[in-house]
Amino acid sequence: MPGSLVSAKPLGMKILVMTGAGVSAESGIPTFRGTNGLWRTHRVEDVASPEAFRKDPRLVWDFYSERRAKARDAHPNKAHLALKVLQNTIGKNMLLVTQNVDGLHVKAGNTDIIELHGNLFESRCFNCGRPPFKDSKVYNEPPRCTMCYGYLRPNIVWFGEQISGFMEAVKFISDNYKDDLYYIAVGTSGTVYPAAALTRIAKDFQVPTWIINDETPGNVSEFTHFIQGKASEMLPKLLKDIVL
Ligand code: BV8
Ligand code: ZN
Repeated sequence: MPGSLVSAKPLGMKILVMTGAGVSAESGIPTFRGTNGLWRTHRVEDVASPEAFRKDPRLVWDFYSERRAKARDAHPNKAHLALKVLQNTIGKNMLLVTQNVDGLHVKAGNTDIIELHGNLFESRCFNCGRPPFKDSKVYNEPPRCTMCYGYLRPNIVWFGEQISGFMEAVKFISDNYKDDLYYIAVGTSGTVYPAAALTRIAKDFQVPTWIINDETPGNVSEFTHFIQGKASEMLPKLLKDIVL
C-alpha cells in the first residue's frame, strides 16, 4: 500500500470524499467511460440533456428507467460500506460528495451526502415548478405531471444544467484546509466539470489529494497520491488507519 494516512491524527482528521461511477462498478452499475461504459452504447447528447428530452422524452425515459431498475436491485459494496464506517467514526469531519445518481451511498447508510448530479430515485416536472419527489417507478412511457400534465423527468442534472451543492463542497475545503484535511477521490475519470474542478481547488489549498482508481485518470497530475486498484479493495485499506 503506497503511503497511508496513518501519519494523520485519526480523530483530528477531516476528509472530503468525492466518488464517481467507479465506486459502484463492483455493485454491477455500469460506469460511463470505462469498458462497457454507458456512453459507449448511448450518445450523451441523445439521452442526458434537456434538448434530448424535448426531442425524445421516451428515449430518455427508457435510458433512465433501465438504470433505475438496475440500481434499485444493486447493493452497496465494501467501498460504500467503508465510507459509512468512516462517517460513524469521524462524523461531521467527513463530507461525502458524489457524482453518482445510483443512491448506493444512501443504501450504505451515509447521510448528509452532496449528490452533485441528482438522484435516480427522484422525479420532478419538466414543465412546472413542482418540487422533486421520491420516485423509483420504471415507466414504459414518459409519465405526466398530475399538476400541469407536462412531462415528468428524472431529478438528474443533465449536461448544460447547473449542478447542486458544489459551493458547499468548496466551503468545506476553504473552512478546513488548515486543519489536517484530506481529499480522497474514488472511481472517477475526472472528465466532468465542475465536479472535476474540486480536485484542483483542493490542490490549490495545498490539501493532500488522493485518488483510488482502476486506471490512471486523465487528471492524475492533480493528485499527490494515486492508488491503482479496485475501490472495494483499496478504499477500506486506505481508510483502515483512520477508522480502527
Ligand atoms: C454545467 C447525470 C453549466 C447524468 C452527469 C468542455 C470542456 C469542459 C467542460 C465542458 C465542455 N463542454 C461542456 C462542458 C460542461 C459539461 C462537462 O463537463 N462535459 C464533459 C463531458 C466535457 N458539464 C456540464 O454540462 C455540467 N453543467 O456545466 O452547467 C451551467 C452553469 C451555470 C448555469 C447553467 C449551466 C453538468 C454535468 C453533469 C452531467 N450529468 N450525470 C447521468 O448520470 O445519467 S455526468 C456523468 O459523468 C455521471 O454523473 C458521472 O458520475 C459523471 C462523471 O463520470 P465519472 O463518475 O468519473 O465516471 P466515468 O465512467 O467517467 O469514470 C469512472 C472511473 O472509475 C474510470 O476512470 C474507471 O477507470 C474507474 N473505475 C471503474 N471501475 C472501478 C474504477 N475505479 C476503482 N474501482 C473500480 N472497480
Ligand atoms: Zn408539472
